Amino acid sequence: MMKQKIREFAMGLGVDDVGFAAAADYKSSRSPKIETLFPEAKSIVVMAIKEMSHTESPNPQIAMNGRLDIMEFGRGINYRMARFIEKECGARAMSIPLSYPMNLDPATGGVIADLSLRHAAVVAGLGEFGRHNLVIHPRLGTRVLFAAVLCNLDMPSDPPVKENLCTQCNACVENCPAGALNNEGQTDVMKCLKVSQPYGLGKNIKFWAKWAGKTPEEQQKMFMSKDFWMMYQANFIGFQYFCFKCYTSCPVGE
Ligand code: B12
Repeated sequence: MMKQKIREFAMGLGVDDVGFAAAADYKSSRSPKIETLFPEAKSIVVMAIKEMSHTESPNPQIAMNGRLDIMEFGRGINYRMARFIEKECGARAMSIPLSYPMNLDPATGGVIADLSLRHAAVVAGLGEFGRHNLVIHPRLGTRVLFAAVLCNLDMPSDPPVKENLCTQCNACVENCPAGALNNEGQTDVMKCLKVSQPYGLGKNIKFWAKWAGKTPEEQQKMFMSKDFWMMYQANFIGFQYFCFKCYTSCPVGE
């Protein structure tokens, strides 16, 4: 009954699919325990949002702008879902970041989110891990993002996806310009980041370390470089992606 009410509300928000995961069924060995986020959490409402064609654009601004649109949409629906659960279902709710803020602790490499949306999506019956370590949705395929809200409503997990969705075609592995998927079951994060976020933290560290030892003239020259200008933009966008190859090369889905 409660699931139906929440499902209808989610679909009305314009998401492509919604699933439920009981907090007790969620397991992601490297992620923090759910209790550390929300001690009373009993379930996770996971929403799947189809990515549009922007990821296929050869122009990185167009590709990332489409991603920013969907991130904004994701934030909006998370807020509206949390609000619906609190106002219309008499429960307590907390939304999960689509990507960031994250605990950027050098001890964890800064790549472990507070809740793993892929692991939550799998328990919520929204898909299965593929060779690319992304979750493939049975109808939407790989090009889908997940958004989630934790709540204290006692709802059981939806039935898991049983079919093998990944065709093991290896296109994601072959098309990864970083070679980050060569070892099955793990993404080489540093290799992925170097190509997918070339103006991220790694570039910042290198830039400022180099800058410190330069003369004022050389520093001025560094400020006029493309690297610095691109870094400046990436710094306020958040995580700015320049690669979507594992995503776009996957033949599965609509
Ligand atoms: C940090 C992060 C990254 C980091 C690190 C990735 C990583 N290894 O986890 C980097 C920057 C490299 C990254 C890259 C990408 N990301 Co990212 N990322 C995240 C984020 C914010 C946190 C992930 C996390 O906590 N990982 C740590 C733990 C959970 O991972 P883990 O235990 O080591 O598990 C890994 C492996 O062991 C393996 N694995 C674990 N269990 C199992 C089980 C089976 C059967 C298999 C085969 C594999 C497997 O898969 C995991 C990934 O390597 C999530 C959002 C979120 N909150 O979940 C998005 C998220 C995972 N990213 C996403 C996307 C789309 C991407 C990119 C395509 C980038 C882009 N251009 O959009 C690439 C894909 C890279 C790839 N093929 O692996 C989507 C994935 C959607 C989907 N359909 O699955 C997410 C869920 C964001 C969202 N809101 O939807 N990402």
